[in-house]
Amino acid sequence: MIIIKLGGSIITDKSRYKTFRKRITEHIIKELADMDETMIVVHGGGSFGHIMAREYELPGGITEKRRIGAAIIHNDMVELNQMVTSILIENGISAVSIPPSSYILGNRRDYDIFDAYLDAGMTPVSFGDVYLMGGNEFGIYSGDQIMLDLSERLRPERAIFVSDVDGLYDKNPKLHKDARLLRSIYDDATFELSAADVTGGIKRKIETMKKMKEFVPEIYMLNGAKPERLREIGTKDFLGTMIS
Ligand code: ATP
Ligand code: IP8
Repeated sequence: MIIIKLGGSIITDKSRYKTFRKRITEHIIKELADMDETMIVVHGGGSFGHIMAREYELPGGITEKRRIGAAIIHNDMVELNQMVTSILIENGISAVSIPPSSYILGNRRDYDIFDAYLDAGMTPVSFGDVYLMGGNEFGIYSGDQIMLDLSERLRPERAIFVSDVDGLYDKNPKLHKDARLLRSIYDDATFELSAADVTGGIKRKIETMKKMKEFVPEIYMLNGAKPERLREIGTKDFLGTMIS
């Protein structure tokens, strides 16, 4: 079984509110359909999540402003999820949407629903979203955290993070022309990191990937703008980062 995150950086234009990149998403999903593997799909928020989260100051304690923000963000995320799920179904994948609100409430988490749908031969699709934390707070459950939590529970053979850059670099490749792609990273790799999303951006992503190593033998990050790289995982032609 593989678990794959379609990053908000590739399936949306993160700088423009609610801009879905339909063509790119279709290309990636076509590759996934060809892989013919049991899988769980997770996707991030991109401009359907992070822009309004910043605007409405989420996560944080419940206030009138944050209530409205939480309502907008959840609604926007459901809209993005429906577009992603529809493309999965159009490509012959029996995808079923499983929003975080169906398995996380405060400190209570119950991931049985994923086992049930996998047992039924379906492909669960979950996504980063706002949720009600204990202590009168709204939290944001990120797609990366979902990847980690599901990996701990379901122990997939492979985890793949699809983003809009070739993999992990020693510094942000969008800001530094001389950034070097790291083909594989180990515990002692150091990074120059910048611009965080409400869920921590690339810094948190690296920490999450390192934690995932305990549960998943193979973890990859690759560029979804070159979806054929999904096919090249495990071959000498693969371009991306392997976390080992
Ligand atoms: P989302 O959280 O919306 O789902 P995502 O999971 O696709 O997004 P981001 O958190 O946006 O991923 O992280 C990818 C971005 O991180 C890239 O677009 C890149 O510009 C930026 N970045 C910053 N530093 C680095 C680095 N050292 N290596 C790779 N990418 C980096
Ligand atoms: O984009 C958070 O998930 P991520 C989504 O995977 C929201 O970090 C709602 C901001």
